[in-house]
Amino acid sequence: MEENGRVQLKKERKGFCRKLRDWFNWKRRARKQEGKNFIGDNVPVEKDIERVYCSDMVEAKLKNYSMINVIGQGAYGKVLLAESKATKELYALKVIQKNPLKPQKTFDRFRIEKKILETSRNNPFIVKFHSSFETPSKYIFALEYVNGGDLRRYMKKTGKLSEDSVKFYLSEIIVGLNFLHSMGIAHRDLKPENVLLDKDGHIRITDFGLSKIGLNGNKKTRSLCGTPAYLAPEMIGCKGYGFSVDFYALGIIMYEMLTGNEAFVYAREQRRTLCQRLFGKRKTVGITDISEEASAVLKGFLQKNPKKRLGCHPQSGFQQMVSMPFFKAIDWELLKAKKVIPPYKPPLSGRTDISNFNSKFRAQEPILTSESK
Ligand code: ISQ
Repeated sequence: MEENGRVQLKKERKGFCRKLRDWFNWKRRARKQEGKNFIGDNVPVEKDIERVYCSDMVEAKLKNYSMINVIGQGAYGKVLLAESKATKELYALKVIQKNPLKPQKTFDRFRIEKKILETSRNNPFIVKFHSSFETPSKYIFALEYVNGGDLRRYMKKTGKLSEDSVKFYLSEIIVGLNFLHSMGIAHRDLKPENVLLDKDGHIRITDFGLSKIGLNGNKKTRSLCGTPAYLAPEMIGCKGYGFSVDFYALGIIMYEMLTGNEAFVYAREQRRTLCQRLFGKRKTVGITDISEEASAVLKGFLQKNPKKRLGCHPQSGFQQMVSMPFFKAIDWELLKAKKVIPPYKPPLSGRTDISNFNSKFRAQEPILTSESK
């Protein structure tokens, strides 16, 4: 038995490594054809903005804020709650650490994120951009402070959500996504941690650090990026993909909301490495206690073939989603105007109450100078 298990594992490992090697070789060839080196995702952006750096100005910008608390952390850096000294307004400062080995790449990613935030300023379901600046070691976004925590934390607290709650959150996310897609933007890292709740319980999509711009028409991209559990099959299969990856991720979020569990179960040994989680076989646990209407939407989003996936048709995708029986009760005009009452109002004791954010971030010192790490 034990021996069989080992043989099986060896075989699987060989399979994973072959797939990973194929992927690297394919990527190297593709980049050679494009005349680029194989160093990550060299996103082309217009290089027309002059990079002016003035240390006095930087200090003035940082000095404009009093740091209150750390409220988030990611691969990019951290998010701090800060108060503007002049207006007493609260902001979430997203601090992105510059990578000294790849300065152009960090700058390009910052420019793209800024462009997306500026483009989305008027959408009610996307986090609002206030300003941005840089220090010698960081790029900083001042964003609206969304104080209700994120959907992950809410789901952890509540367990599985009612179908009405799932319907509400999905509908607001769909409106936000539809806007991004109509502007040629794919989010590429949609997950409950990147869906914030405001003081009334309405959602805000955040974190465009991995997003792709310029996906107009049938344009496709190929980079493998995002969070393993939410990656669509066409991204893992290196087939070239567009907005469809966001709807697959939305399907995974829907599954998690309906069940209170992760969508994929990995064998013990599979959990260890990213490679195994990406290329290994993924198993889902079927759900039995949901309505037919919810099941149809879930199956629609989790379609492996992006051409058949719910929401993915370039022209009729949105209409297709809103006409699903599951969404029959939603008045989309009221929803877009944020007039549908959210199912949950985050508890808040005051304007600087940060109890809706993870305590492991809150414990950190909120220090930010132009040079500190
Ligand atoms: C706004 N408010 C709270 C938390 C945040 C995290 C990331 C980006 C923006 C945010």
